[in-house]
Amino acid sequence: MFEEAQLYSPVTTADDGSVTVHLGDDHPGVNDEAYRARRNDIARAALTWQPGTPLPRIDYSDVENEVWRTVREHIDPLHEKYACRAYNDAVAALDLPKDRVPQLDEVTAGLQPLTGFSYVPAAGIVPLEEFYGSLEDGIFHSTQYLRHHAVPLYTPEPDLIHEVIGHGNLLADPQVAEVNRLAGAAARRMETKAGLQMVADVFWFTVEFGVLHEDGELKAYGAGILSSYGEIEEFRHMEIRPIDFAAMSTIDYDITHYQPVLFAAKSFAQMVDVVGAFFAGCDDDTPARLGVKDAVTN
Ligand code: TIH
Ligand code: FE2
Repeated sequence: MFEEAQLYSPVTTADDGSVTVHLGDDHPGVNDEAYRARRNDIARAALTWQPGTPLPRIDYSDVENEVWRTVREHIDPLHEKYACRAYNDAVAALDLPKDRVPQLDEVTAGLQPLTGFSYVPAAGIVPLEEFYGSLEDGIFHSTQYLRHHAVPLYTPEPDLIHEVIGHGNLLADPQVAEVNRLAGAAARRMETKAGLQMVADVFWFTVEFGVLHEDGELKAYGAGILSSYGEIEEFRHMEIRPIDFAAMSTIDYDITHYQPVLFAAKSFAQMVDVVGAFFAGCDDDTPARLGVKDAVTN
């Protein structure tokens, strides 16, 4: 279990309408005035956007485009080696730009004909039930800012690179898109906190940090591994367990470091079957059945 709020920098709006993103003391951009101003501007664009109107376009700077280029330069060859086949096929199908940051409306335009998913802007944390629940409708809440240019290889705070290079490419695969929709439906079904948290925890160890066996090798299908060229180099050396929903729902994890325990599916097909079936079948009684400690009291 984890507190998802820690993942994202808090965003506040003052009475005069000014928007502030509060970066933690250890955030690489905390002393960079230009970066902080940029984060505030991008958060304001998300907060003022009204559903049903065109998605906000951000005029990305040379520095931001350079971060995107750097990440792709490092990570594209690593995907060839360490990402599962379905992911690499999806990258080719979605065909996002390599040399500049894509806009959310471009990601949506690419996903629509493939799987019907669309991207909408998020300033920061979106409430769990809203974030997961809207996946059922094929809607993905995405941040639009980029990680600080000093640390492109990994960020504990999800950014556009994670949302698009990780999730966006995966959501171009119809089977992965369906697993995400089933997770969304599961989240909406839950009436207890423990039920919703279980969906979030299983999502974490599958959609975010899942690995699988393919052609005798361990490959990644989790968006969090696939968007970090630091973590993608390391995941094969972690403790690898078979898929175990009870363990996923009960072990503690730290979101700010590379994940030391990962769960491996026997194949891509088994991942789709087993993870899809879990999300399709779980309900508010499942946490207690899996041995989640505080399941009954929540
Ligand atoms: N650590 C990922 C990255 O560097 O791209 C981002 C995150 C994935 C999941 C939570 S944060
Ligand atoms: Fe994510």
